[in-house]
Amino acid sequence: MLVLKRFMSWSIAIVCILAFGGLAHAAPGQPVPWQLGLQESATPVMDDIILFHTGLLIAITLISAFVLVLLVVVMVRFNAAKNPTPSRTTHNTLIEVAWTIVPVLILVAIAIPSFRILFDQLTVPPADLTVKATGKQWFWTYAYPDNGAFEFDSIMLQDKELKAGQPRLLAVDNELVVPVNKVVRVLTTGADVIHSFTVPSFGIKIDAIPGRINETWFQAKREGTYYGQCSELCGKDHSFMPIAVRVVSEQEFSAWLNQAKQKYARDDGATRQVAAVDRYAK
Ligand SMILES: [Cu+2]
Repeated sequence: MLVLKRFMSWSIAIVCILAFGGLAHAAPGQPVPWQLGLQESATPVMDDIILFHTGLLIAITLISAFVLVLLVVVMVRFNAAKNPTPSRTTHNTLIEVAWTIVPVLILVAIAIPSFRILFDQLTVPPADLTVKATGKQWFWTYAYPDNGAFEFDSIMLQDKELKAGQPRLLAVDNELVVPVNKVVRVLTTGADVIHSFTVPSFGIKIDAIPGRINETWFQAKREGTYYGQCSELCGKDHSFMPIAVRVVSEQEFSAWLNQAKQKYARDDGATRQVAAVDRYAK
């Protein structure tokens, strides 16, 4: 019995660490070494996802513990030594109805919040800003269709280019800049193969498919830089096309926009693509 008690207390401790430990240690916008759990939320949708995840973890743990207890009871009380003449019972209508109905009710109870989050993710509220992310082998190109015709490439920084505080394999030369507390509609497409635009802190993950436009949205509640990665195996440098979103105040955003319009207007697509390919050749 002592062993069982110890096992139970260890299990509870591990579940608590899994459920809450990650949240306690997560740095905003990026993963940290030894992190457990999800990245810290920066949007209302991600708040819901974390709540749902934690609730689900508790439900799963209770169900697994219940099944474990049943198995242990069977092993202890009904083994051949303790119970040499087994019962010949084959049916019990009440139990059979219960073990069909109860799991159905549990699944329905899980499905309702799950579908609500899915609808929230894919129903774009009236947007304050639209950005377009085009996945390319192997970088992202960002455009601001309601703010002029400019677009720019966002390419991962090599180790030697990193400045203090910039995370390796996640920092880029040109971040996607958006204003805080505004609804940003994200349009995604692919230029060559299927990529996937993912930012964990925002709770968004949407495929970028050649020949079609997908859309999702986010509303970042805090300023800061939030990182994500392409999440669809898209070729040899799939792991080297990170997504960096810098959330700034409205004034900073307008200043950035004015400067970006001039800076990137001069850029022509062909030159940029050659530059991007060159980087990888080095
Ligand atoms: Cu990709």
